[in-house]
Amino acid sequence: SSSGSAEKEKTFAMIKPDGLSGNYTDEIKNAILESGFIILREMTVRLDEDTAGKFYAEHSSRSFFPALVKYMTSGPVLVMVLEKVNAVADWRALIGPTDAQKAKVTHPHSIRAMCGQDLEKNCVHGSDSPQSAEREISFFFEEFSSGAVGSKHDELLE
Ligand code: RTP
Ligand code: MG
Repeated sequence: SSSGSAEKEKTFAMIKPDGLSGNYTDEIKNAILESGFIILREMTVRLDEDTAGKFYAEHSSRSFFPALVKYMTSGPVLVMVLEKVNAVADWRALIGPTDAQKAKVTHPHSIRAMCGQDLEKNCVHGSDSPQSAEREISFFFEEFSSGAVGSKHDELLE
């Protein structure tokens, strides 16, 4: 940028059904803001099986996929667009390892250590790369999708 400062980056975050039903939303948002992220967008949505499956399409051949879809459709989720310098890597670091049980030992200050239960029920999601962030943000937020009318977004959420 003209100021010479590092460029801001966007990432996609989600509070999963166990995070919402366990009333961890305020604590998670506080951690987000205290870590210097701006919450650019947020929306509560209820995923159906088709949408949850498409969101996690990369895992569709894995043995845990049916359980993952069941988990992700078990209640509403809160989806967010976060912004800061190095947002993708910093949000992944803040949430901690996939297995919340392990996170409690190795990353006790992580969000998954705070609100997750195990390898599946880990209360939050974070994009794993800038490319994933772009896909996941446009998956849920039409204003960030570059497509024309009838784009991926409309197909997935309507
Ligand atoms: P996420 O995509 O949700 O941010 O999680 P992640 O990158 O840390 O982990 P990933 O490998 O992408 O797995 C996606 C989600 O699937 C569930 N899972 N269950 N039972 C199992 O073996 C298993 N493994 C993964 C978790 O909910 C995980 O976050
Ligand atoms: Mg992942």
